[in-house]
Amino acid sequence: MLATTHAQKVLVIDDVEMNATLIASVISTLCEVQTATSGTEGLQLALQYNPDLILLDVLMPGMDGFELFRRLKSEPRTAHIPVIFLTAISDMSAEEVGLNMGAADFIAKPFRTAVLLARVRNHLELVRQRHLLERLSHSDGLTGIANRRYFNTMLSREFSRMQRQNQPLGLVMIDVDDFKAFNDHYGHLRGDECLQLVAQAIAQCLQRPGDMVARYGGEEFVCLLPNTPVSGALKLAHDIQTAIAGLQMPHVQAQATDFVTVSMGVAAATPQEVPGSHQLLALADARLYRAKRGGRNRIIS
Ligand code: GH3
Ligand code: MG
Ligand code: MG
Ligand code: MG
Repeated sequence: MLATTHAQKVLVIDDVEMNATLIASVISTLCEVQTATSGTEGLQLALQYNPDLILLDVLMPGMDGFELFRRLKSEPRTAHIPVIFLTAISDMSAEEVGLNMGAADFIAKPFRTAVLLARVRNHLELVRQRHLLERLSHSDGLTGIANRRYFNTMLSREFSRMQRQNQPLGLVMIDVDDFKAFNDHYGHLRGDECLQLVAQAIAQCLQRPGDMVARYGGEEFVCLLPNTPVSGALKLAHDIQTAIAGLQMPHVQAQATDFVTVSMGVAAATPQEVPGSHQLLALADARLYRAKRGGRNRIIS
């Protein structure tokens, strides 16, 4: 999960098409490149192309580089993209202005090819490292799925979104049955492997791009299902139960069967129906608890 590498993308915006093309050809050995020759076109491409880095000319007719920069920073979908300003050597006061606005760097034109290449390479490396740190801070070290911190972030984000759209949000809380006994009998290493397989099995049951599963605690997992009523969440819970049974992981100490099983609590509601996301989570948790008391290896909704 952490090893995925993809070609990084750079957007070059310069009103002189020859400049944009020249820069693009210099840096094309490092990354994918697209060019735009006006502020308006640049803004549109920044949204569509979602570049890792933007090289932005300061002097342009119409929307100049500074104005475009402000717009990029006030738009949530582009605010995180580092921008390197480019400007003619005769206009070096722009360097101070640009850097103070929050630009990542500054390159004077005419540029030296080697310097342009080195600066772009360094900034792309910083972007790569930032993405890696983001992924690490979002994921659980043992299973590779999302961790609880990221789940909490996504839960409040999705809760607000469902509130705006008046759509239901579904949750499935999942807890491995008699897992203490599994560890005691098979050892912690096998216990860890079991958690990895359970996490994978759950992840494979998720159908929609917006669905997510996180490791909520030791042997507890939770699925976050935007736009999903209780019927959909319940169907997923049944799929998870089937997938985990299909793993046929022996567990001779289990009460319900001789294999690893899970208990689940399912809850779904529109944000109008519950006071907050915390209450929805508490509802799923209470149902999970009832599934445990009811004998484990079952789903309560
Ligand atoms: P129940 O059916 O009621 O859920 O019983 P249980 O034994 O699964 O629940 P309990 O909360 O008593 O025990 C959870 C166990 O999960 C105890 C803990 O050692 C184990 N555990 C938690 N995190 C990890 C982990 O990362 N690796 C391993 N191997 N075990 C873990
Ligand atoms: Mg220009
Ligand atoms: Mg537990
Ligand atoms: Mg358990």
